[in-house]
Amino acid sequence: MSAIDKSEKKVLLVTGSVLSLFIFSILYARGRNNDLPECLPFNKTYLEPKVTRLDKETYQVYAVAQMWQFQPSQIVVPVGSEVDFFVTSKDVVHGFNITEKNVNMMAIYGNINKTTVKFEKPGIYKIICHEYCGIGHQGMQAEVIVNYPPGTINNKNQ
Ligand SMILES: [Cu+2]
Repeated sequence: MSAIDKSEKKVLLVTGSVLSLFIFSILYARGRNNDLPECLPFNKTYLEPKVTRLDKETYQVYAVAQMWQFQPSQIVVPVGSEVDFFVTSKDVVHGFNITEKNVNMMAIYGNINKTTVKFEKPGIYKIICHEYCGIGHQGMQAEVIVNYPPGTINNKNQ
């Protein structure tokens, strides 16, 4: 005679399988070394909004969110650029979402979130706040303009 009921065995088996799947998923994601957003130690210099060009196709953006705007409000980079975004807030919690890109971060005072985005296609990518932050929330946005550098437009398609 078994001490464990059949239905309990089933529940244990299902629970164990799901738990194993979760652990496997976490280890798999870590092993792939994909560029997940990360948290950096807070440093007040990040409260200065700016865009820094490291080389022809590598940029760093120090984005600061505050009620109710993002600074810088317009970022212009050439097609093919890889941009590191360092995001923080001057006041409350804001969202930092870049349309058409897999960026969904929070801007939090005393905290810096970082992610890297590659802009392969030209266009205007909106940065929007998707975390309710007060009365002016709905108008809180900025943009990344991705264009061809002057003199490099390919005329084949015209
Ligand atoms: Cu907001």
